[in-house]
Amino acid sequence: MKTYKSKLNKIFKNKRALILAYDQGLEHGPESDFNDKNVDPLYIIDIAKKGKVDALTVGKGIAEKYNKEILASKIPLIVKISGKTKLFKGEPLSEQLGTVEEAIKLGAAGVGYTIHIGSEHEHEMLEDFSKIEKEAHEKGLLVMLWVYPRGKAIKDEFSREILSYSARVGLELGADIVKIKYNGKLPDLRWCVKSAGRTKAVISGGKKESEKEFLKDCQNVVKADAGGMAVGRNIWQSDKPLDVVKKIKKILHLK
Ligand code: FBP
Repeated sequence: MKTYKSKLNKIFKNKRALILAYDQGLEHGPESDFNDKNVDPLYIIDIAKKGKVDALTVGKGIAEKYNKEILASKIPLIVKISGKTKLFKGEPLSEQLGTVEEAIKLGAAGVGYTIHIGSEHEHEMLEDFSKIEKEAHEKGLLVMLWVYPRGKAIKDEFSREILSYSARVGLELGADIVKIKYNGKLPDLRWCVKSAGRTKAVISGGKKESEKEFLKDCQNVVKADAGGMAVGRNIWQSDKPLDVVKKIKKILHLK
């Protein structure tokens, strides 16, 4: 059995990684993020394949319904097994929606999970994730953790204190990859990367004004010695997604 470390090393074979994220359908709904092209998971899988990204992350529904094409692409799959919709307005809870066993059956290299630290439901997500982390590692799957601070207790989710806390939570909980938001400030990203220690800190994309602004974040990933990027909209919402992938890979020194 291949260990989760060998799977992690494959994704980070060039030191950094570009992970294509496509879980926005659950988190945001089709109306805000998708158009006629990118609403189709096959369009995204094709970008992943042609762009030779380092990994693709989708929810278990897409991982299952499009399994043949995902596996044929040979791009390592990270199945997101928690989530929520944007429609519920209470304190955020990214509920467990799938299992490690399901991810294994889908041929995944890893599982993905979100924790909203600061939420009134934080304890539930911490507890559930710690079980997932243990089982995934025992069964040879890597673990990627989205740490997105949310809820009434969080005054500024983009402050240095909160971002670095998110990165540290990834390390403390045993995640192999921690996905955090980024505020555009290089010293803050450096501090986040230090805080994450040996857990690989990757940043999300977010809604950007321009490609230029987005590519500046890529440059800062290199300057801060971060693990890379786990991004979606800035790639698959572009008219030329493969060009964007190419530019990111060039900046991150990926082959
Ligand atoms: P983008 O690169 O498109 O911003 O996606 C990153 C991501 O983390 C997705 O994986 C996730 O669905 C989404 O952002 C959640 O965003 P938020 O909770 O901030 O609305």
